Amino acid sequence: MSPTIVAPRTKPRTKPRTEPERPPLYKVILLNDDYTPREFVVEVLKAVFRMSRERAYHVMLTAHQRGVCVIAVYTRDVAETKAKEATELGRERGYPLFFTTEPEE
Ligand code: TYC
Repeated sequence: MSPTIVAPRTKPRTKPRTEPERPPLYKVILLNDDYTPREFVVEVLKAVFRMSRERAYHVMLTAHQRGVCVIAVYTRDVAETKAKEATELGRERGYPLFFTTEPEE
């Protein structure tokens, strides 16, 4: 058997170091309305977004006063699931409470 000839390596042995791509992030936004009770909004924020009562109250009041409030930032799937879940809790009780998502710039 003839000896195997191994070609010399022409490329560097290690891959160039590039940071792994981060998934795009989405904001969950709470919209104000005239009908949902403040206390109910606070309870939904605590349950779905794991906020303390103080934080939930502050977020609710910001949406109440300004019309909208950015609640949190997640990957797309998590943001959409949480926004749907929170909106659904209001709908079950007949409230127009609404959460939406948008990509973070
Ligand atoms: N504006 C509502 C009220 O006065 C309370 C409320 C606050 C509703 C924030 C929705 O995102 C909201 N009862």
